[in-house]
Amino acid sequence: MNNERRCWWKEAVIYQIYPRSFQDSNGDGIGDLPGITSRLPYLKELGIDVIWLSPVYRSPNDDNGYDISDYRDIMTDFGTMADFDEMLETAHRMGIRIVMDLVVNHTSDEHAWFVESRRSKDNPYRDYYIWKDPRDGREPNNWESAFSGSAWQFDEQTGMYYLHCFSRKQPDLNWENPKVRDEVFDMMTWWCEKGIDGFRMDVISMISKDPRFPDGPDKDGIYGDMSPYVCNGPRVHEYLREMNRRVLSRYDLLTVGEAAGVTIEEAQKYANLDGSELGMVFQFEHMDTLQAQDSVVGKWTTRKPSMSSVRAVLNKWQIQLEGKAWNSLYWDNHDQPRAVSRFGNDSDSFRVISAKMLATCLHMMKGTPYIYQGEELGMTNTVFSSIDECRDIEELNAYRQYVEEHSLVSADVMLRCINTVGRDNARTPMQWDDSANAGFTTGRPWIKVNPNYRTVNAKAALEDPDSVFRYYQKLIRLRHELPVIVYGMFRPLMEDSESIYAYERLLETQRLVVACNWTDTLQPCSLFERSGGRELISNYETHQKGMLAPYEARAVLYE
Ligand code: TEU
Ligand code: CA
Repeated sequence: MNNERRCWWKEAVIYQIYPRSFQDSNGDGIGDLPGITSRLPYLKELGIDVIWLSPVYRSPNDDNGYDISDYRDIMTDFGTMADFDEMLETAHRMGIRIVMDLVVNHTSDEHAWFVESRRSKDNPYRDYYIWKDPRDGREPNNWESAFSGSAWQFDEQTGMYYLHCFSRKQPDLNWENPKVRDEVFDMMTWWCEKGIDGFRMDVISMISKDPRFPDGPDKDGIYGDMSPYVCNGPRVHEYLREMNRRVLSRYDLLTVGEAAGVTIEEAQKYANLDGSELGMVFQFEHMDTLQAQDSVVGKWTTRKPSMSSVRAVLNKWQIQLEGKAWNSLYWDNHDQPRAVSRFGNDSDSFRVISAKMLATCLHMMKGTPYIYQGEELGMTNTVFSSIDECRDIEELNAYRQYVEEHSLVSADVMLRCINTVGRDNARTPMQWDDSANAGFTTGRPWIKVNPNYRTVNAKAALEDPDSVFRYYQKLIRLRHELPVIVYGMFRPLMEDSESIYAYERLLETQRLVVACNWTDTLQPCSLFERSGGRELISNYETHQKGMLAPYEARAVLYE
């Protein structure tokens, strides 16, 4: 039952940095690499083992670096390769590893390969991308891009369409072409030789498309859904096994595949314990528990998911990957609203306590936990009072399509949706202190700062022994100290409760019991009645017998 091979990335806690919003060092309002280097002591203090760096490669920034024009160079806004090397070296000296974002489902349309590819039908780079003839004078099929509009862009030069699952400035690479795979694997090797410690692979589940390119089921009355034909496609495992053979297996890396649309059965292949593909995947099911009827259109909604729907998903993943594959654990990243606003309670009275509860709930589960910058401060969603304050291409395009072009949704409702689930919520600047712009920049920040920075900031958190930061620090320390938290088998408890998320972890004679109250009221819970347990962590100092206080979380170890 507990037969996992032990290794560092199963025992590690990862911290994700979105460089654009982390720390500006030169007053241009944009976070950068020297800014990150200057904040490494803060991360050391938190105690994390690994940084996952969102893309820092050269990019025209149509999608904030997820559109790469040169994989072997650094984005001008972020600094130089010398700045990168210094950051890597400083991090390594401090015992912190660095995992790069690998974005190889697509490149920027400004990448040299695409500039060549679009020139002519017989250009040697033509087959690096996915080109199709028009169908009846229109797009080759009805697929909608993830950022609204058709997934196909007509190119005058040769009278054909190219596929872009994301923005039209993110043409999809053609992985069927062995030359593309050679290029990608060479580039990965180049970074490994530089000494990086792993890859987070952007939408890696989308690199193999159904070669028939069929129409998708109707999505929003305008376009069809491409996901059945682009996610977990026919050759994806073959490609990853090749990547593993040719690159990954030659180094000691953390690898995590972002796997939109992944099922448990698929994840068992991607993250197989035999190590033939990846270390783990990011699944999305617990991010997408709201049903179609709860949404306004597509992903856009103003509702909050219920604890029981989230729990059902996470428990299923915990149980069904046991002994088969390794889990990743996350509430937050740069594509999601802030966890405390989405799953907890960001009001003044409950923000801190519910942020700690969510942290306990996730960090005591089995898998490798990821913390997204600011999560350790309990940073919240912000309020965008007009679309002019938004920066994210997904938000801007959806607003244009649904509000302006098709009048499917009112401006007011769309803005409320953006404030609830929009990606910009995660991208407001890191809140370092209570000085102007939260200490993020001395200039004009590229996106607005959350006005609550005067109370919610790192400086205040470091001074307060009861802060969310200190609580995360303790959770990380516990994981490093106790193998039961890393390797113990997961078993759900109180599965009928609508308010309490509880489970136990079992390793040899040890039993770790975890219970989290997801509501703002007192709830009965008799899991801790047995004597002799050692309380590892709780967000309350004292407990009421047989009860959990509002948002109370407890983890007790019985030997
Ligand atoms: O995200 C892909 C993905 O599947 C989603 O989370 C996506 O962001 C979508 O907006 C959800 O509504 C990855 C990156 O994490 C994201 O930042 C990039 O924009 C995208 O790929 C394209 O590279
Ligand atoms: Ca800067």
